[in-house]
Amino acid sequence: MNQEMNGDHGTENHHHQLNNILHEKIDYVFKVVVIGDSAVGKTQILSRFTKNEFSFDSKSTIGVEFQTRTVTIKGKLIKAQIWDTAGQERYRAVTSAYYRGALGAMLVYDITKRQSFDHVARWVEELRAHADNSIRIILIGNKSDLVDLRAVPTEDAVEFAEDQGLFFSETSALNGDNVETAFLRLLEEIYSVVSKKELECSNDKTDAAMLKGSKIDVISGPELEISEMKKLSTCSCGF
Ligand SMILES: Nc1nc2c(ncn2[C@@H]2O[C@H](COP(=O)(O)OP(=O)(O)OP(=O)(O)O)[C@@H](O)[C@H]2O)c(=O)[nH]1
Ligand SMILES: [Mg+2]
Repeated sequence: MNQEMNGDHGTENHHHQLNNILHEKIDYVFKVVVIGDSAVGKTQILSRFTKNEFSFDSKSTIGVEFQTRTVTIKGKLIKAQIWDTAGQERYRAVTSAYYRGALGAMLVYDITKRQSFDHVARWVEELRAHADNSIRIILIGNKSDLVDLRAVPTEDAVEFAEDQGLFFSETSALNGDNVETAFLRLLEEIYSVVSKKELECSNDKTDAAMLKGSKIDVISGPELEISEMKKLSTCSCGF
């Protein structure tokens, strides 16, 4: 899988080469799921983060889609693989498959729709039931641009988030406010969980041999990457 890195710089398309180099150097792939009621803006937050795009006539998501963006955190190249599904129950994909291997979750409500905030507790329950215990969760109050239509006071959300041990931010997919910061915050939190696990595992002599080779230097596809992360997150030291 490393044959493209053969130093033949003369003929290759420069852009293609850069992509290869970037890909080969990715240290981690973090799966993140986006959840919350229909129409709160999940798909638009995602497209703001991965493509810097926004659409007013966004269609309801059917089934599951994912998008990726690669960022640098603490000197590591991290590919965020962000999964998006329908908020509407009847369009939602099989829950357990959606949450499998997820290291982070973005739980979105709409600051102009009280009901979408009232449902947040149910979404947290679903996460606790289906996702890994060490999953990091950020609560997002979206559509902060609609100042005059606000129905959920920031303090209510802050209180709920503190109570449940979630991170919290208000965002606007429309004007981009806090979208990048919120994703980066979540990815940093995931990174700190993963690197702590690695450290604990490498300090534990019985696990040291098992973990040798699970550090990803060269990777070939999302499945492999995720299974490597899963191996890491299910190792027997802590968590
Ligand atoms: N004003 C404003 N509108 C937004 C914002 N984010 C999303 N919208 C609008 O809200 C509507 C729903 O957005 P989506 O991203 O499709 O919602 P969703 O949560 O993915 O909905 P489902 O796929 O049905 O679960 C669309 O009309 C968007 O244009 C925002 O930050 N501000
Ligand atoms: Mg959607």
